[in-house]
Amino acid sequence: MKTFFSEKHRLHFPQAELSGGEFVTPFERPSRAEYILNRLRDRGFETPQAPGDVDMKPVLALHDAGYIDFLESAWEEWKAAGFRGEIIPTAFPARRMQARCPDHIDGKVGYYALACETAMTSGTWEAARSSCASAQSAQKHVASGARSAFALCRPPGHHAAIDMFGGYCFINNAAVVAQMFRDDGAARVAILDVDFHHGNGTQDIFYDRGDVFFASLHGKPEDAFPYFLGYADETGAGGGEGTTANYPMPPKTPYNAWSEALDDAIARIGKFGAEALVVSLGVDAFKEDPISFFKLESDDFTDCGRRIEKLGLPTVFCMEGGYAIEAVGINTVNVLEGFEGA
Ligand code: 7XA
Ligand code: ZN
Repeated sequence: MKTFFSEKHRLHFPQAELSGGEFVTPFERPSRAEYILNRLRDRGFETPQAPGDVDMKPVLALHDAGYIDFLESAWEEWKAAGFRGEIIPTAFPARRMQARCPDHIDGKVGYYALACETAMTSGTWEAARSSCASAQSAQKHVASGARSAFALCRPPGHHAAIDMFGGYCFINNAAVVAQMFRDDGAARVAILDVDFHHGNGTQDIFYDRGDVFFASLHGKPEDAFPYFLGYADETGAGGGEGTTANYPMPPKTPYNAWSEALDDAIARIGKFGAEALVVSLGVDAFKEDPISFFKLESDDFTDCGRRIEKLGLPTVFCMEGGYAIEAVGINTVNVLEGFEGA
């Protein structure tokens, strides 16, 4: 399997994440990529290929233009306002307030944010573009005939909604890949999100579309970030009714229960008639993940890859979360090796 990766991910490294009332070093940090790269190398994968330039057309087909303008200019506006720290949202359009975008950058940040753990810095926008570019190169590789590809995306993407960033995500890489498969002529595409957290952004983008099936396995919203989406009764709307499938699961869920949900999601993707598959590949369902609560073992990720392969679809894997830093490489590559028949 070919892999795609941009060194520009390093441009995004905020010093601070607000977690449990403290500022901590962000869980989503550059060294995650190092562990994955090292494991890919140790297991004999080819050196990852650097992507070309990002193509903004499919990005703008999915994300709000004002949101993308905001991401592009936020850092300059933040500095121009005289702020000395990293961009952190602090004020939100909460219940019974106006959902109008303010002029002041401090207000704009809250308008376009879904939570406040995700800081932005001078290099965030360029890193987000390069992450999306890796996903796009992986899609092009598969669209031109390869069975599969892995995009080592950093920052990740599945929380990025039509017009909101958060959960460490800015551009929804998996959604962009799905859209590119559609633009290349696939009538139906599926996105399978195996990250511990609900892919609220992906769901938001495709909720009323009948051409893209979205399935997400995640910690139940009563107990897990992003808290306000991901219930089982969210099944799509309008032309997309029935094309969203949520599998919220409780704390301590082990692989036998998790894999039942996986099998159901896989069966539904098969029935849907998808011609291409995008996997939002987070490995934070791992038992030792510091911010999650499932109980998957490293070997379970290999089995997960095997099950996904059975769909027989052209498949692009886009990296999402996973923070048990030493195990992130092992668990990620286990999925890819399982898919390849290990
Ligand atoms: O898949 N998404 C993630 O891994 C990011 C979750 C961010 C959680 C922040 C909780 N304070
Ligand atoms: Zn996650």
